[in-house]
Amino acid sequence: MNKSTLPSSIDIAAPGYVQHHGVKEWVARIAALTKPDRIYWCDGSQEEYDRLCDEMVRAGTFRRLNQELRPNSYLAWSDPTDVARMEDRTFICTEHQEDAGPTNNWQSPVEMREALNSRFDGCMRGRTMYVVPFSMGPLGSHIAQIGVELTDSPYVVVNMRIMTRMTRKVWDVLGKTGEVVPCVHSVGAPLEAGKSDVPWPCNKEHKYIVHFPETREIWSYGSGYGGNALLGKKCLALRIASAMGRDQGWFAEHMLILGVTSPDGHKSYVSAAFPSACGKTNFAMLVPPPALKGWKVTTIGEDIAWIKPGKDGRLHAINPEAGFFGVAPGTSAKTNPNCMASLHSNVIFTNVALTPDGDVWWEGMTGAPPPELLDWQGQPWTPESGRKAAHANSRFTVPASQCPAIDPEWENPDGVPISAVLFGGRRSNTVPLVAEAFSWTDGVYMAATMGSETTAAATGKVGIVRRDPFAMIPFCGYHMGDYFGHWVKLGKTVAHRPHIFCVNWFRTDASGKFVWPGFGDNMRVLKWVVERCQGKAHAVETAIGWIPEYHDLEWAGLEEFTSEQYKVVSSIRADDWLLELDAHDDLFESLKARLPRELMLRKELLRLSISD
Ligand code: TSX
Ligand code: MN
Repeated sequence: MNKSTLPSSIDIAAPGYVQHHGVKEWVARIAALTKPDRIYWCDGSQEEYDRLCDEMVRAGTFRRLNQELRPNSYLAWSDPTDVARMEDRTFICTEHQEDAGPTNNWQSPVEMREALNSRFDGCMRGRTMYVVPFSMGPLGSHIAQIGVELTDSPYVVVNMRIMTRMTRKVWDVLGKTGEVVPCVHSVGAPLEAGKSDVPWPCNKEHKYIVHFPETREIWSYGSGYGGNALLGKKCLALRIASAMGRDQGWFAEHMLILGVTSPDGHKSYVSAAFPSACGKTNFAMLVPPPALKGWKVTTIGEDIAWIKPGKDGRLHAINPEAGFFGVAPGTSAKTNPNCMASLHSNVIFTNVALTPDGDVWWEGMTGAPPPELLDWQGQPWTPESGRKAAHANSRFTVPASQCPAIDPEWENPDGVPISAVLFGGRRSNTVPLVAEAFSWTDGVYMAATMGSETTAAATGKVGIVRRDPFAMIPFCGYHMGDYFGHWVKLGKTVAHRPHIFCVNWFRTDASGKFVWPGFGDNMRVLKWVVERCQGKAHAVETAIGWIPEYHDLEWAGLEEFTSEQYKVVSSIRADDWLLELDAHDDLFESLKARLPRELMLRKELLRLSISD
């Protein structure tokens, strides 16, 4: 069958307000390939959202939650085999394999296009192909990018409406020839004539999440879950955008952005990168301890930052997203009150447990679990069941605007000026509570070598350090060595560079207990960080950077935290660091073909100063 045959029976006619010939031609081409029963052009309206949710309730994909307890909110339970991002099915297809680097799965674009063409041929039979126009970043912002996702999943459509600016106004910004990232998504489960659907269609045999950074395209097949399917997020805003940023002189980063207001009203913005399981969303919405009177934290974003040099010589950041797609387990009124308050209504929950009164529950949400639940697979559950009620990777999708701590500038199209960049990991030893880099290049070194200890939840193995430079290993669309080089080089062109810090909330004592109280008390570190940027805070020089002495941090309200305990979280031990540098050697060896010389030299200097 000739794949270029135009569809004969379906109406591809775009609404009159769609003027972009390239997009119209592409929609016709993808429809001819995937052969949906119908095409629906989304306008992003509330009516459309409500209608699609109603349809999914009728289809069994969604369950409407108790309207009193959780107004306008839904629960979806996925296929048990489709619960997370699939890193081994994620591909970066560049012309030359070296350009994808050793940390990405590479396949040749020619071969991959062949594979995709055969997978996508007829894959939308019996389904609707939705055309989803979206902006990553405030509409019309010079830092924003536009995408169009074609998908056969209404679950994807409604999640995209929360996570992106999905509106028909996107077509006005695009005009006839605007730049757009085309994204094609299918659950890979065609409905043959007369066959009934399942609540969560997906393809159990074949999954592909494919990026063509050179032509800026995304193709995703077989999964309906999260970053595999909501293509604006990890695929566009990180993997494709990182390659755009390299070519155009900006940064697409796996970072939260927060605002810090001091008692005298001074406002600073900080961005921070952490690997998974470090509490990034909690940090983005931090509630300072009451004893730090007048200090306030506001949220711009909790996952992704796009950062561009501004005319004022500073780096300006936007949150390209419009919602939070957060991990539910562990989120509680204690760990993240702002997040819990965001979840009062208009939420899509995925793979959490259902209470008898039609509300949601997950591990860590409350002190004691409810006596009975339906678990994330719909099975009766009691605390004695001996299994998790919510999936460990269960999620909420919620508009960022519902966060009580949302920053008034969060939709500023020019972004916010960044004063400090933090890099963190989960380390039981070696890395101190906080250290300020000596220079930009030194900060890039800190970020390039960051690692995090695995948790039982993620891997079953505890305490093994995984290197995750810039928390970007799963999300960089090109060679990590080139990525480090881009950071070194672009920094040199910025007149007023942010200060760079590394942080670690997870040092343990001899008995394995966390020593630092973390959570709201991280405000004490944040205060020192923003005051360092203003030249107002004291620090001492160590081999690895500037660190605060005990008396340099504010202890009001935490007087019981002794200088002895502070030593445990801030000590820098030569024996630990010599082993640490051996691990850096291994990392750099794997990237040596494209590693900036500056980082190699920095490592040798570090070895000398630690051995001193
Ligand atoms: O999110 C966390 N943050 C950042 C908060 C702003 N978590 C949770 C990580 C898993 C996602 C933390 N866990 C933090 C932290 O700063 N610190 C810790 C370790 C810790 C855990 C429990 C206690 C103290 C520290 N205390 C009690 O349980 C009483
Ligand atoms: Mn993330």
